[in-house]
Amino acid sequence: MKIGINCYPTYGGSGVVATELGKALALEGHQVHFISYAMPHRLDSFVENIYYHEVEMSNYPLFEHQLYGLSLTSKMLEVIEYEKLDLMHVHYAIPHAVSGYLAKQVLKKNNSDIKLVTTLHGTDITLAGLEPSFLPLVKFSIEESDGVTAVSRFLKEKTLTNYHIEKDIEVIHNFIDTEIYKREPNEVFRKHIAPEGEKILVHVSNFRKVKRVTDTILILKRVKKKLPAKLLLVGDGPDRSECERLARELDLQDDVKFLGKQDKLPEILSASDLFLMPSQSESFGLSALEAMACGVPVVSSSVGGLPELILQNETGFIAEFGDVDRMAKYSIDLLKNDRKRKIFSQNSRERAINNFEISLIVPQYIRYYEKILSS
Ligand code: GMT
Repeated sequence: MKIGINCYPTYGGSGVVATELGKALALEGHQVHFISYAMPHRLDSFVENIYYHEVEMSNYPLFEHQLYGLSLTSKMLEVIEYEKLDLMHVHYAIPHAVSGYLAKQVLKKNNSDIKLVTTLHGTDITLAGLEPSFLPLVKFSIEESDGVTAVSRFLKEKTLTNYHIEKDIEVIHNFIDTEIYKREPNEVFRKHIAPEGEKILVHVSNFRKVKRVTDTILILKRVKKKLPAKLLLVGDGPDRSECERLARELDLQDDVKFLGKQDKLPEILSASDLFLMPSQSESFGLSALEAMACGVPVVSSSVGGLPELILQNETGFIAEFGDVDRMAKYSIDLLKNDRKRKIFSQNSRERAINNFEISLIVPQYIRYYEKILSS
């Protein structure tokens, strides 16, 4: 197959899923054409069968604001025509699904066609897409896609009810390469972070409001009343300054380590005892899956698709979002009990391998493409 993949190139989960999917498809012999405004950050080395097409932005003086959606449509049309694509797979509805729809219409006028598959990832449906000005357009672009997938059952249901859509949406969960994400003990790093043998809690995100990163610091404060502990905060984003302020205010500046954006996540996760994900909204929770694959149990909120990933009292614990007391209680329980944590750690790794391993999920996308192409 010749597949176009359009995604955000940044650190967000949708870009990661799109890029890893494209790499896996290319390995299987499919030709994959990435279309984005910058090189996706996981596309960091040469891979056979992968091509990258950058969306060029026009600088015409009349355009005070950049016309990304239109430039993207133009690039899609160019790539579809010259590379003779079979299918365009867009990740994150806004504006990608709308650009894809427009490209389809232009092709139709020229007696040509392309199948359009849209994958819904999360905030495109639960946050940004719900803005009254966007809602009709998001609804329309979902309805007009030839195929739609969602990364959790939760997200599928939310889409159908919030947008009053009657459409077959295929649930295809996020996935992980458990050969790359696996526990590789790194005592030097661990000693550097926790020289006195303190327990290590970790959180990875883009530090947006929905992630409630400040809750991880409130949890650490409560945990430290019962046992020595450190907190690693990986990533960066709008809430980082607020987190730094809170850590200082609670006198935790030496216990909270801000590592910024990091690429070698398996190393950091492997050195950790517990992953925290207190999000207010989370359609799946890819970073929690990354932790689980590295054998790190997760304490999270119970929102969105997280209960589809985390098994209560088996691979971790879930509590109502905002309930930092309960999350701290669960964390203390696991951190104090080495035997229990070891069992949870094994369960987490097994769940990642048995349910979300890349070799199980990528064939689901391929089967879905085949179904759409033959429809
Ligand atoms: O919203 C984000 O944190 C980024 C966003 C994205 O689309 O880049 O992540 C969403 O997609 C991920 C991959 O499918 C999911 O694992 C995340 O749960 C989801 N984030 C939210 O729903 C908040």
